[in-house]
Amino acid sequence: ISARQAEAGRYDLVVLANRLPVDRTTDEAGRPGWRQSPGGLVTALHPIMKQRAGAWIGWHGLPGPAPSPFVHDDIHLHPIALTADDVEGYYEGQSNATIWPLYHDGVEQPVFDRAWQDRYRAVNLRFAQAAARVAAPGALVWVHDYHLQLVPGMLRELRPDLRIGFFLHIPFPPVELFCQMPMREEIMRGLLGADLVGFQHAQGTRNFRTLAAELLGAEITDTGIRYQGRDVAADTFPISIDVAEQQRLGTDPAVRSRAAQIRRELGDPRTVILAVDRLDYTKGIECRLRAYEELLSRQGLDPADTVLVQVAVPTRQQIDQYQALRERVEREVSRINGEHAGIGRMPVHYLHQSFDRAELAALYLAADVMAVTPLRDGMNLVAKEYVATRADGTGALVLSEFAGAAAELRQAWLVNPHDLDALEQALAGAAFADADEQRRRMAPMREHLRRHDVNAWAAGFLNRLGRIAVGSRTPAPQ
Ligand code: ADQ
Repeated sequence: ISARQAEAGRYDLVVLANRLPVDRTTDEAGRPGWRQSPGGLVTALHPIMKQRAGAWIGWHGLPGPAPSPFVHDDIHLHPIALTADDVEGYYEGQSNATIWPLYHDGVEQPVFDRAWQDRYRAVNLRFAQAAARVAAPGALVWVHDYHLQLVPGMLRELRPDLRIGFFLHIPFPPVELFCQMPMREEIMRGLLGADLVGFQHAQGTRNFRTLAAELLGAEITDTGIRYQGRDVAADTFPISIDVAEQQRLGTDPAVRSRAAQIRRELGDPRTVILAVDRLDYTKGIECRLRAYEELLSRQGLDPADTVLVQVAVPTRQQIDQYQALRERVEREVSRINGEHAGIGRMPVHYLHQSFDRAELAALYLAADVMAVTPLRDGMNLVAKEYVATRADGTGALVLSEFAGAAAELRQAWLVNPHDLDALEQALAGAAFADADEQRRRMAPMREHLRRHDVNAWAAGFLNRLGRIAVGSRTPAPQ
C-alpha cells in the first residue's frame, strides 16, 4: 500500500490487536514472507474485512522498526513498531506479568512496576494515533484485549466521530481484585472511552458495571453505563470457533486415519485422556496431573491401560513465572512416569510443541476424554474445538466451572479444579461413560455450537456497535 493511501483516513472498519494476524516466515531460498497465523479471530473477521476493505493495526512480532503497511490475503495490515524496551515493559511486563495474573483471580502474584506502566501508556497511545490516522470519518473501530485497554479513551479524544468497540478476551475481575491495580481509574476511563464494551461471560459484564459505579461514580442504566454525558453499552459476547472447519477436519479421512495411528502408537490403551493448553499457570496443569496420579495410585484408573497426553504449547518463555511453571510441570511428569511406567508404556506423554490444525484435530479424535480444567479462563476454545471435531457424537469433556465455556457447554462433566476429589470423580466418570451417555451429553453441546460459531460472534458484536447512533451515542433499540 502506498504511504499516501495508508495515511488517507479511508478505512470504514479498523481492527486493533496486540498482534497482526500474520507471522514472519522465510522460504527455502531465505526470502522473508508472511503467513496467516492460525486463529479464530482472523478467520471470523476475514470476510467482513475484505468486504469493507478494513485495516488491521498490530505488532508484527519482532522488536525494532515496523515494516511499511502491506496487504496480505486481502487484509490491509498496518504494523506498529515496538522497541526491545516496549516489548519488555508493555508486553512482557504490564500486559503479561501485571494484568494477566490479576485478571485471572491472582493465581500468580501480579507484579506492579511503574516503568512498565509508562511503556503501556506509550504503546497504547501509539496504537490510538495509528487508528486515528487511518480511520475514515464515522468508521467502526474494534479494539481487542487486555494489552490495549487505554486505547478507546485515547482514541475518543483524538477522534470523537468514531464508533469504538472494545472486546476483552480474558476474564474481567471482581472489584476487590481489580482495585489492587495502581492504574485502576485510568484503565476504567480508557475502557469507558468505547461505545460498546464486550466480555466473554456475564460475570465480567457485571464486574465492569459495578466498578464503573464504585470507582468512577458512573450511573448504571438499563442499557449500560452513563459516564461524563455519554452512554456506554456493556454486554456479554461469548467468543466461538470456526465450527464448520472443525467439523470438516473431524470427518476428513486423513485426519481419521492419523487418529487411529496415534492410538496405536500410544499402545492401544483402554482410555486416552487428552489435555491441550498453552503452558500457562492459569490452565490448571498441576492440579490435573495431581488428580491423574491419585487415580492411578488408588486404582481408579489402571496405569497399564490409561494414557494422559498433555500437549503444552510453548508460550511467554521470557517471563520468570512461566519458566518456573515449566520446571515444576516437567519435574512432576517425570516423577509420575518414574513411579507408574512399565517397559514400553508411559502413563503421561508430555509434548511441549506446537501442532498444525490437522494434527490437533487427530488428537481430539484419538481422545476418549478431553480434560479442560483451567483455574480461570476467559472462554477456552480447546473445549469447543473438541466438541465440534467429534462428528460422530462420542467423546467426553471434563470442563472447569471457571472457564467461560462452562456457561454454554452445560452437559460436560463440570468440575471445580481446586477440589481434588471432585476432579478425580469427574475424570473417572468421563473415562467410564458408555457411548450412550457420551452421545446424550455431546448432542446438545454440538447443537449449541452449530448455532453459535465465530462468525455469529463477530457479526453480533459489529452489528450491535453499528446500531449505536453517532452523536447521541445512545444504543438504538434492538
Ligand atoms: P488462550 O489462553 O490462548 O486464549 P484458548 O482459548 O484455549 O486459550 O485458545 C488456544 C488456541 O490455540 C486454540 O485454538 C487451540 O487449538 C490452539 N492450540 C492449542 N494447542 C496448540 C498446539 N500445540 N499447536 C497449535 N495450536 C494450538 C485466550 C483466552 C481464552 C479465550 C481466547 C479467545 O485466554 O480464554 O478463549 O483467548 O478469546
